[in-house]
Amino acid sequence: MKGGNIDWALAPAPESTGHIQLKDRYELFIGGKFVKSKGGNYFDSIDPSTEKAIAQVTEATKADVDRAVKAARTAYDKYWKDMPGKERAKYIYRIPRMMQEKARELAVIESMDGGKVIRESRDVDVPLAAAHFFYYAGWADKLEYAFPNRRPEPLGVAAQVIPWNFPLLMAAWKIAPALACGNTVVLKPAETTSLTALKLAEIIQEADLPPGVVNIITGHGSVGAALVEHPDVNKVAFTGSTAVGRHIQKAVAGTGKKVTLELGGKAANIIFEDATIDQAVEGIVNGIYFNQGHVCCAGSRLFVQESVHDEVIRKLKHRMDSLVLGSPLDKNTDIGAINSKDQLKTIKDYIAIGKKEGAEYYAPEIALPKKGYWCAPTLFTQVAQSNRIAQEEIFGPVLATQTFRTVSEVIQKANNTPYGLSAGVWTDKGSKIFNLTSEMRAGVVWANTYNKFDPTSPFGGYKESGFGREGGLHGLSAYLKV
Ligand code: TAP
Repeated sequence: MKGGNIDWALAPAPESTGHIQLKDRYELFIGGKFVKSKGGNYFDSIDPSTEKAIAQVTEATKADVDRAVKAARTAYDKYWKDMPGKERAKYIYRIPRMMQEKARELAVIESMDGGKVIRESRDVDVPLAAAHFFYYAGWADKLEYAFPNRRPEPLGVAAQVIPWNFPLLMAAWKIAPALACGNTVVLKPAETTSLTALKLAEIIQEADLPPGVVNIITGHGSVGAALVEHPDVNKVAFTGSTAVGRHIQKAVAGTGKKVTLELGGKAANIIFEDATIDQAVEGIVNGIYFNQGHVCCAGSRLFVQESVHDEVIRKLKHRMDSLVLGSPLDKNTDIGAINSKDQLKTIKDYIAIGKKEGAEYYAPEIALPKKGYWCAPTLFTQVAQSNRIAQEEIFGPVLATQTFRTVSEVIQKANNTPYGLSAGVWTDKGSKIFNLTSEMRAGVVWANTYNKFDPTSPFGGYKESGFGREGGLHGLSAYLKV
């Protein structure tokens, strides 16, 4: 009891780290073995909630990139491209089965390395990553049914570069369809979150995949650049920022490499007056505060119909006040750590910009831990369409709210963005949903829900959100000549 009132503070519920196996130092995974880099340079992978180094990771050199591509080429010619689909499938199926066996370990390492809360890595990242491998393993011997009257053929060696917000899941999105289609891969994870990709390399080694079918090399952006620019890769699959995507597009122009770019977003989450407001408020919270807003499809622009604006904002603030910020490994935590010091600075800069632009700022009064990188869930109201916080991707827990009166007005406002990755709509009327989904220039539109993913469903963007689709049948065609 506190001052006559019950103190509802939650008792700590930390997930144990006793069962995880992390090496002090990770080498590069090339040709089925962990091998030392010729350069001999390493960097620390930091737990962003404690700022402590949890392992060292190799900085690959250009020569290492070349070694990895050569290993992938040899594996492609020697084992993989001519292996019958049903045999390839057997190897691919082994990977998610072993991921499931090691699910707790993978989830804990994902949370330690990236700052995301254990409930999310345990219930979303790891199971979805396994589901992608299962789904695409199922296609490996059925490609001619996926593309009737065609003779689908693999492309060759795929260069794959991924970001830090869903490290294991993005690795699965990339590797699973590539292998199912008969390609071999070289993957570079983001510098701040390489550890689960390296744990995946251990699984792939244990699953006894032919050496060189999957190669995982680590390092900074220059390693990604050397990989996508390597003359012997046939396919470039990139997920990351629009700025780097542009650079890659220029670098591969005229080379004949097949490219998919999954880039940034600034999604509209639209609440109509006839929506179930309490559910919509949960959808807003999930849309922007899930994974600290480090989500390409985050519902970072909220459009609320004017008649329910005050009610929605009142309920949203109330809900924000109840969010638990703290250790990512605590099962009660809703908001974990910001992935890196640099990203925290970017987010803080945008919050300052929002205040300066005249928007109304709100954040619950949460005591932030002293160590680590933290940002309280943030809400801006009275935002103008031209404000930078409404136009630019912040990639943090910052929501920019605007109002609207009519359907045509909100469609116009929602589409007024350089991005086109995703959107959400909350209404009781099916007709409104169908109208909006056909008018919105967004790759995915969720209706009365948000952030729902399934391996059978394609995902990808329009405009500056990139091109190409991952997931479902569409995800196969990105890795085939048909
Ligand atoms: P980026 O800075 O673009 O980095 C993505 C990856 O590219 C990292 O592995 C990075 O290495 C590497 N890289 C950096 N410069 C490169 C270059 N010149 N050539 C080749 N590779 C290079 O993005 P991020 O900050 O990690 O991720 C956040 C962005 O990803 C957001 O914009 C988000 O919207 C987007 N994203 C999109 C999607 C989809 S599906 N559309 C999904 C998740 C995230 P380093 O880590 O060493 O810099």
